[in-house]
Amino acid sequence: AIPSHVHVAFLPSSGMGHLLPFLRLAAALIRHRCSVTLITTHPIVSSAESQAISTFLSAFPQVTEKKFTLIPLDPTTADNNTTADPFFLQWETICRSAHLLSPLLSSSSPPLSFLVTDPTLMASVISVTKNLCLPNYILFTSSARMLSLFSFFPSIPPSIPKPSLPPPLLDSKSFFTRGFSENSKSIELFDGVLINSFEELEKQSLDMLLNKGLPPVFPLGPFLSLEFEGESCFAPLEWLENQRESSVLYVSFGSRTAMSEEQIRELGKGLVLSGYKFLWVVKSKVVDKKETGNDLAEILGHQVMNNNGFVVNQWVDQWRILSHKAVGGFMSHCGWNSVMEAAWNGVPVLGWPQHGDQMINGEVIEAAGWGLCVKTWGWGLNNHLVKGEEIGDKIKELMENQMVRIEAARISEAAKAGGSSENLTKLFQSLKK
Ligand code: BUP
Repeated sequence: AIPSHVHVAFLPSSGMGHLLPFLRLAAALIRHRCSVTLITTHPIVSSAESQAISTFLSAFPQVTEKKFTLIPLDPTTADNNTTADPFFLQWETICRSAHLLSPLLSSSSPPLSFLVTDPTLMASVISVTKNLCLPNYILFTSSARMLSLFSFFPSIPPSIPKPSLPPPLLDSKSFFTRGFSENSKSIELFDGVLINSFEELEKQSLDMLLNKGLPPVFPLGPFLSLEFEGESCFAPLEWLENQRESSVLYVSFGSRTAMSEEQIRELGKGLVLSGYKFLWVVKSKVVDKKETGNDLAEILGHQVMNNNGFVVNQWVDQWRILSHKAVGGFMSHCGWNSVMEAAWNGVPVLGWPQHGDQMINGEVIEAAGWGLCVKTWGWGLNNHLVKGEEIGDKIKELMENQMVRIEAARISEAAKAGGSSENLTKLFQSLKK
């Protein structure tokens, strides 16, 4: 049903949470015989992203890479509300360089059928694609619940409690709010929204989006991992081989969260107090993970390093970890990719949102009953220290909860039964009109 002449260009934004869903969707379209162009922005922020791009390109030599060299931000013209977050700064840099996309896109051969753009870049890219008469779709890299907030902003859907909003949105002048509202306003100029979600998980939000006169929303998830998303460390998988079924708590707060050393120490204490085995990806830097083994031992102390757990400070293959039978729980920041990976693999989640969309994503898990989202801990990055004792208790609560285990198995079955290929067909049909 899918025509073979479709040529799709992908323009991801920076950060692994944005890049990986683009690469995964690109791979799915290649499997459906589409031609793919990947626009890579330079310089690249993290070495995790460089690795992922180069392994993707060598695995799919048929993909055309178009290098998009960014104009560096001029610090003297940056306004007062610019952020220090290197990923946010990169989003701003890409937006300000967007006019340079025009020759890259118009020189594609065969001509492009459509572009897929990251939500952080929408408002800047749409004028370029409109000029080129090139259809433009968004790949929304978060939940449908978050999309409902994004598309109606500054209105807030009654289903979303105010304390769950990304904290910078409470400040109308913040860098984040400015970009969020500009991009949100441009949504009606797009041809459609692709999203890594599925009906059974987010039926209510998806139905609401369908009935609000927005461009069509295509739930194409769950996106499947590629076997080669970057160089990762295999030692954790070897360690898991020797653990009992469903006995291990996997702990990771994604690629962009740096916890304070004090909080890392309390978390370590909590993991030991819980009495459960744990596999913990530690990260105290925003970009990549740079601690050496010595630094880690210094932060954590030998009790944590030598106790029931395995601690790692390198890029791991999270998908394979979550699919390992020894993993029985996932303490997560609720980044959307992590949520979808846990859903696919049927792993109950203990959500501890740190920033951005993560509280809203955590609510998706809670509503479907396959995990807990600890709201009383507040936002992880607001300097409120959560004590080890409390963390240990919550871990026990998750690991001993049979109901969440049953619901997680059910959601995994629904994820695998999915209707994503049907929705992909609908997307291609909409193109032909
Ligand atoms: Br860390 C880490 N290995 O070591 P999220 C992450 N991942 O495979 P984030 C690894 O990166 P945003 C590691 O499986 C997921 O696909 C993980 O995306 C993978 O969170 C991705 O979960 C991380 O969405 O991004 O990184 O905080 O803030 O944009 O949601």
